[in-house]
Amino acid sequence: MFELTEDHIALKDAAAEAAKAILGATLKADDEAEVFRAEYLHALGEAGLCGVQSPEEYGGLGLGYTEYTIILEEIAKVSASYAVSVAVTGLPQVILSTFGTAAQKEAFLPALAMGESIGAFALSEPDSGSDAASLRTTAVLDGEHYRLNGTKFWITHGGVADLYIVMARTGGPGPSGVSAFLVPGDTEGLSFGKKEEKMGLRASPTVELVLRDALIPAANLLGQEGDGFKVAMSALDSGRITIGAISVGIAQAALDVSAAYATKRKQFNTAIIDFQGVGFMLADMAIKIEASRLMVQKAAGLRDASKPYSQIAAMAKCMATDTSIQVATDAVQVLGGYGYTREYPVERYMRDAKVMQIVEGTNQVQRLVISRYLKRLYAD
Ligand code: COS
Repeated sequence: MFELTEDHIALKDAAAEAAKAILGATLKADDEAEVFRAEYLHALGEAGLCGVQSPEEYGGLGLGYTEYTIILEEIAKVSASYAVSVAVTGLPQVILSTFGTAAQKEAFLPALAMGESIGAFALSEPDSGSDAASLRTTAVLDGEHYRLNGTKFWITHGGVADLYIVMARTGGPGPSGVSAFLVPGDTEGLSFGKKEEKMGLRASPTVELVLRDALIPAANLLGQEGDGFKVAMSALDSGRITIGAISVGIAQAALDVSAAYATKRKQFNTAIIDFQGVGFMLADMAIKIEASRLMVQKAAGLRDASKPYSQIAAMAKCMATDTSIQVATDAVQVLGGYGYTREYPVERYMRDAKVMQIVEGTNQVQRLVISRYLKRLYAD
């Protein structure tokens, strides 16, 4: 059974306090105006929250995914946009920690782990989403450099990141032709196209990244040529745990607001939580949140124990993100007319929760990963 230790509780409380202090004041206005503030991410880094999972010698806290998910849940309770920012700036860190050379780690990891620089992950393209192995961006070795050409879509932190992990094709078609590169944000030939106008996560910038003859040192290749698909997939396995944790945070925030409201709100001289239709709805929300949190913690625990965790990460991602949208939708229902307005945050939770079923692999892709695993497990 998973139980929070005293250290976990201290970390959870510190993350909750920092998130409220740093993000609280402009939350509503920034959601409305679609404003991202890099200084907020830097401040979260100063509070130790951007590199929880990175090694201490590279500026992180040297903790595991168990602790990482605890802090992400707390940040997401305040702002899903910035929880996603922390998770996305964490992706290059986990990639560098796993696949980077000592020189690559030295060059890029400490600034990311301390929140001084911002990271991004560029896999998707206009015609390559779920079918990630069909990506068309190319990288051609040219002397001491690789020359990158192509367009990446839906890039969180596009235009504000200091480092992009870019997946590009160095070989033939399919997954084995893909390589992963460290592309600094100030690389010549890098430009940014349209910024997406989104339903939710409106304080998180989602931008098109264009590479036109972008030259990067050959030393910025991660692993060997052809390793890129595995680099991306293993990063996404970890990323799915973080999206699960963020989704639990959104759902918990939605339950906190709606259960408190239902306890105070009276109709027919009765607190509406005492009407079974509402009380049982809240009970179901609480059940699903507990189950989701346990699954996310199990995936994090297996990862921390260096055991296989791809399948449970996919399951936890599905469970937690499906829970998140359902709980947030029910929270709007409990608040009724108030819930549908911007006076209360539950409509934002609902808008933010929706995308969690899509990012880091749609829930249909997660079910594909799980069903392929079942097929292998039950094959004779
Ligand atoms: N970790 C490490 N390696 C992995 C892996 C993982 N989780 N998943 C697959 N691989 C490896 C496989 O072992 C295989 O290697 P070999 O050829 O050496 O055996 C290779 O990668 C290709 O795997 P597979 O055949 O499963 O690739 P598919 O093209 O069928 O794609 C899916 C598999 C659909 C699961 C993958 O494309 C995917 O996750 N798509 C969603 C992408 C995504 O999440 N995008 C979000 C972007 S960030 S918001």
